[in-house]
Amino acid sequence: MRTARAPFPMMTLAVLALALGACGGDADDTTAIGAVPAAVYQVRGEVESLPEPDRPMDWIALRHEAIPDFIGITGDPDPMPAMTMRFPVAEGVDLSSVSAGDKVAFDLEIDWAAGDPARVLAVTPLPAEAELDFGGGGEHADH
Ligand SMILES: [Cu+2]
Repeated sequence: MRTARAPFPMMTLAVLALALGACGGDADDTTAIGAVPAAVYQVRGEVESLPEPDRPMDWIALRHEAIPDFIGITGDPDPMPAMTMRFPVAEGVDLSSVSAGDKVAFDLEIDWAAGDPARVLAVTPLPAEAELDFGGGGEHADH
């Protein structure tokens, strides 16, 4: 029996929900979606992989520093530790000046009312000697 393929946006949403779930939030699903205003976080990290050029919907993978002021879907502070995550990139963002392995600063928009809550709005290269803090007691632990 063949089943219809799930539409791509639904798939990305499910993946994102998993990714954000991994960020330590116990999402309280009783909170009204849309009650929490969108926020943009300035985050630093290292590019693990870039979207495939021939796959425009593909995501960027970044190992990011902690986001101490992160607000969760409930509207409460939900600090995000350093971790590696994948994010959709907003249309028109120029990634031509960054490569895998580069240290970058990026603007991460979280809009819990949007279909895909997280989007990267800008990516700026940092000097190679920039010191990033991925916290948690291990130097460069894999996970
Ligand atoms: Cu994260």
